[in-house]
Amino acid sequence: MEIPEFRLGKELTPEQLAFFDAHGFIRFRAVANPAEVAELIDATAELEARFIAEERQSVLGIPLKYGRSEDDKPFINRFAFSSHYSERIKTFVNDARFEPIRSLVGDDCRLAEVEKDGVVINNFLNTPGSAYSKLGWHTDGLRDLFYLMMPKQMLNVGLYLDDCPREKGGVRVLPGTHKQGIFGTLFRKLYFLDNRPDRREVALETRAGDLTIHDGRLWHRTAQATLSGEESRRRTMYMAFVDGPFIPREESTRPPFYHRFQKLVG
Ligand SMILES: O=C(O)CCC(=O)C(=O)O
Ligand SMILES: [Fe+2]
Repeated sequence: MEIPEFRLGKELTPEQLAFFDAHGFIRFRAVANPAEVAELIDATAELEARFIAEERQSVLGIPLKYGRSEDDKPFINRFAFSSHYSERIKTFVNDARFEPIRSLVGDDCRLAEVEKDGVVINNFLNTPGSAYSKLGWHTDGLRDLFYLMMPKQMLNVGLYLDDCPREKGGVRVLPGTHKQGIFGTLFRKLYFLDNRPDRREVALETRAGDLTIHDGRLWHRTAQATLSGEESRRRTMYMAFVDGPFIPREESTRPPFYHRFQKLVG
């Protein structure tokens, strides 16, 4: 499947809407410029230095995922709620350019900043000390079932901070699986345990500054890089657009079940 070279304008075009509706995902080129990408990388580095200095283990009850670098220094593989802790990230994610995306969900659609996992920055690195180099098949919306709710409409919007050619691994999606019904959402694959390639999967190859959207019901996985070390680094920032009841998290909130489950299965 060829993924079209869409651009994000003031509104989604009928062609973009049709593609997203049919396949459950879409990719927009160059939504952030190189200076903005550099700013986000810098803001993340600042956050990382602060959390490491504080020896902070969790943010709003969600664990920070630590890895160890090749020279045995701690680094952070996954930052939840990044915009809640960084003004610089908050300013960027609230920019007007993301407004057209809200229209995909509806009038009550909002960016989850203190709900779910907030704005998540992933730092995938294929090294022995990395806590995060791949992720098994899953849908993002099922997390709502772990919160004991039926899946609500949810979009996961990813901004790429690094180029991501196929050799870096990255997201593989099963097009159309957002329309499979609740049974498929629950049982198509074994959640997080299965990381095997699927002959229908499509690789979401991207460049730094690109934006991808996937439906919360779409099955996807993160393939492990065939590159290793620094060359494999893949940083993304995920913004969840949600509707439904507002359930903010607080520092004392317990980690949701899926985080404890992911820890068990590695
Ligand atoms: O590797 C990625 O960019 C996607 C990660 C992912 O699917 C998730 O954290 O839910
Ligand atoms: Fe995901």
